[in-house]
Amino acid sequence: MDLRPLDIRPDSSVVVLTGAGISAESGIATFRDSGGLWEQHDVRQVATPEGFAANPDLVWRFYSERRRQARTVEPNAGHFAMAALERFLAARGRFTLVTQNVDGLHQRAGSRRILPVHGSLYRTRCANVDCENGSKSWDDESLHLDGAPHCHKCGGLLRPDIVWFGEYLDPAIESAAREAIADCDLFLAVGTSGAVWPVAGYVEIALARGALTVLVNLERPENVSRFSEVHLGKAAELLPLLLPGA
Ligand code: BV8
Repeated sequence: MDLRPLDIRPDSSVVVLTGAGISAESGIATFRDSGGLWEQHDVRQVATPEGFAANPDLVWRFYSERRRQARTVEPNAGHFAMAALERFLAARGRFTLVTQNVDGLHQRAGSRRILPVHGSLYRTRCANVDCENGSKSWDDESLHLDGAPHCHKCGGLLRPDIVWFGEYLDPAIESAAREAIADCDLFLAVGTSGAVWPVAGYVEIALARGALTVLVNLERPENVSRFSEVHLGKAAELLPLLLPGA
C-alpha cells in the first residue's frame, strides 16, 4: 500500500478525534455499522436519562455487559499508533486525543493526553444531583447485572459516568477540546461517523483555524467533505503507516 506518511514534525500541533471505528479491530462493536450496538439495543432505552429513569436495571445490564466485554479485548495497532504519536510530539509539539470512546483502550495502549468527551465505561457517579457526592465520579470496574447499585451516601441510584443523548458534555472537557482544536495544525479524525453533535462539529473549528483536516475511516461518513485528505480503510492497518513514531 503506497501510503505517504502524514507531514507531522516534532514541533507540530496535532489533535486526533477518535470514535468507535478505532476499537473495531479489537473486537468491540461500533454503534452504527451493521450489527452495531444501536441495532441490538434501543438507544432511547439504554443511552438517555429518560431510559435510565424508566429502567435503571436495564441500563446497568447494558453498561455492565460492555464493561465486561471491553476487559476481554486488547488495544490494537491503531491505539498503539496513537500512543506512539503522543510520545513523538511530547518534547516540542502539542498533542491532544479527543475520544468519543468509553472503552478504555486508548488508556491501556499508553495514551495519556486524553479528553473523554462522552465519559468513561469504568467510572460511576451518583445520579442524585442533591447528593453530597455531587457530580464527582470514581473508578468502578464492578458489574451490576442483577440490579442498579445505590449510593452509600444518599441511597440514591448510581449511574455510569457516561454522557447520554440529551445531556451536556462536561464543560471543562468540552472547552479543553475546542481550545486544542482551535490551536492545531493538523486535525485527524479516526473511525467516526460524524453523526453525533456537538463533536461532529469539531472539524469546523479546525477548518476555521486553517488546519489540515485528515480522515481515516472504513467508509465515507456524513461529513467526509469537510476533510482535505481521506484515507479509507482499517485504522489498525493505516495508522501505523500514516503516523510517525509508530
Ligand atoms: C448535547 C453514549 C446539548 C456513551 C453517546 C446539534 C447540536 C447539539 C446536539 C444535537 C444536535 N443535533 C442533535 C443533537 C442531539 C444529540 C445528537 O447528536 N444526536 C444525533 C444522533 C443526531 N447530541 C447529544 O445529545 C449530545 N448532547 O448535544 O448536549 C443538548 C442538551 C439537551 C438538549 C439538546 C442538546 C450528547 C451526545 C453523546 C451521546 N452519547 N454515547 C456510550 O454508550 O457509548 S454517542 C455515541 O455515538 C457514542 O458515544 C459514539 O462515540 C458516538 C459517535 O459514534 P461513533 O464513535 O462515530 O461510532 P459509529 O458507529 O457511529 O461510527 C463508527 C465509524 O467507524 C463508521 O463511520 C465506520 O465506517 C468506521 N469504522 C468501522 N470500522 C472501522 C472504522 N474505521 C476505521 N477502521 C475500522 N476498522
